[in-house]
Amino acid sequence: MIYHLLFPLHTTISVFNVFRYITFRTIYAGITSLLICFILGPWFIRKLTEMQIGQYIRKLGPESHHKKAGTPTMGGTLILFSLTTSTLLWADLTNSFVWIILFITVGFGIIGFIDDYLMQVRKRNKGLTATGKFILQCLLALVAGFMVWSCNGFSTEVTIPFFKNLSPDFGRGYIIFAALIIVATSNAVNLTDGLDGLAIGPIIITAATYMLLAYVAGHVKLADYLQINYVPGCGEIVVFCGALAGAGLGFLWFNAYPAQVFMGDVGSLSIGAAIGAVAVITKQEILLILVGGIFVIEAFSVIFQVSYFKITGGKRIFKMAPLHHHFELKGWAEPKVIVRFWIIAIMLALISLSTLKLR
Ligand code: 57M
Repeated sequence: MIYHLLFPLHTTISVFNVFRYITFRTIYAGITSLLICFILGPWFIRKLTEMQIGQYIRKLGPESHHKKAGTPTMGGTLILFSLTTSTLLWADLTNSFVWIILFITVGFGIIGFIDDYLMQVRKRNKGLTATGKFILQCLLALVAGFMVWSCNGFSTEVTIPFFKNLSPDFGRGYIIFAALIIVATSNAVNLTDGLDGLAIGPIIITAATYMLLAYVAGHVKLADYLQINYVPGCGEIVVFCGALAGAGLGFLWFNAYPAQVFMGDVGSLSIGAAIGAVAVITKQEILLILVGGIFVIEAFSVIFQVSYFKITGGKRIFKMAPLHHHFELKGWAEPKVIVRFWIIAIMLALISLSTLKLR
C-alpha cells in the first residue's frame, strides 16, 4: 500500500522514486515485520499467558522437555500478522504472485490455527487428525498449484541444479508437483520445530537465500547471464522473502533458548508452506532440497526411523526421531543442537547459491 500510495507522487516529490526499487522495499519490508514483532511481542505473549494458551508436552519425550509445559504457544499468529501486514504495505499488490503467496501462507496458517486451537480446547497434545490435516493441506496446495500454473507465461519446466540442459516439462502435472513441494515443506518445517529456535533459524536463512534467488529469477538480464529460468514478476517475491526474514528474526527474539513462546502449528505449517510456494514461484523447486536441507534431513530421519521400526518389529536407527531428539538424548545441550543445525543450514545455503555459477 505504501508503494501504491507514495510511488505515484514521484513526479512531484522525486525522492519517492525510491519506492520503485525492489531492494529498497525489501529492506523496509524486513524492518517493518521485525518491528511489528518487537513491539507487539511482549503484549502478545502476555495475552497468550492470560488466556492460558500453553503447550501440552508428550509424555514420551525427552525428560528435558517436561519443564517446557505451559510455555505460551501459537506465537505463529504474530509471525503471520507481521508478515502479511508488511507484505501488504511494501509489495506491488497488482502482482498475482503476491496474492498467491499470501493465500497459501494464510491458508496453511488457518489449518495450523485450527489444529492448535483444538489442542487447547481438548487440553492435550491432540489437534486435527493426521489424515484430516493432510487432506486440507493437499486441497489448499492444489488450488495454489493451479493458480501458479495458470499465471500468464509460467513455465512448467523444472530446473535441475548442476544440469543446465536438463529441464523436464511437467505440463499439467506441474500442479501436482507444486502441491507436493508445498505440502512436503510445510510438514518438514513442522517436524523440525521441536527445539527453541530450531525451525525459525533455518527459515530465516532459507528466506534470505530465496531473496537472492527470486531477485535473479525476476531480473531478465541476471537470469539470462546465470542461465536460470526468467520468471516475469517474481521480483515481488523478494519483498515477501524480506518480510519473512524480518518476521522470523523478530520471532526468534522471543523464541531463542530458553523460549518465551513457541510458534505452534499456526506458525510452522504456514511458513513451511510459504517457503515451498516461494521455491515454486521462483522456479527453484529442486534447489529447495539443498537450501532447506535441515528440514529434509529432519523429515527423512522420521521416515527412516518409522520404516525401520516397522520392518524390524521395534528396532530403531536413532535414539529418537526427528533427528534433534537423537542428539538431545546423546547428551548434547539444547542450545548446542540448535546452533549446530543453524551452522549446517548456513553452509547448505551457501552451497545452494554456488550452484548459480555451476550450471
Ligand atoms: C510436531 N511438535 C513438537 C510447538 C511447536 C511421526 C512423528 C515423528 C511426529 C512427530 C511430531 O508430531 N512432530 C510434529 C512437533 C512440540 O512443539 C509444538 O508443536 C509446534 C510445531 N508443530 O511450535 O507448539 C514440542 O517441541 C518442543 N519445542 C521446543 N521449542 C520450540 O520452539 O522445545 C517446540 C518448539 C513442544 C516442545 O517440547 O512441546 C513435538 O516434538 O511434539 N513426533 C515426534 O516428534 C515425537 N517422536 C517420536 O514419537 N518418535 C518415535 C517414532 C518416530 C518411531 C521414535 O523415534 O521412536 C516426539 N515428540 C516429542 N517428544 N515431543 C517424541 C518425543
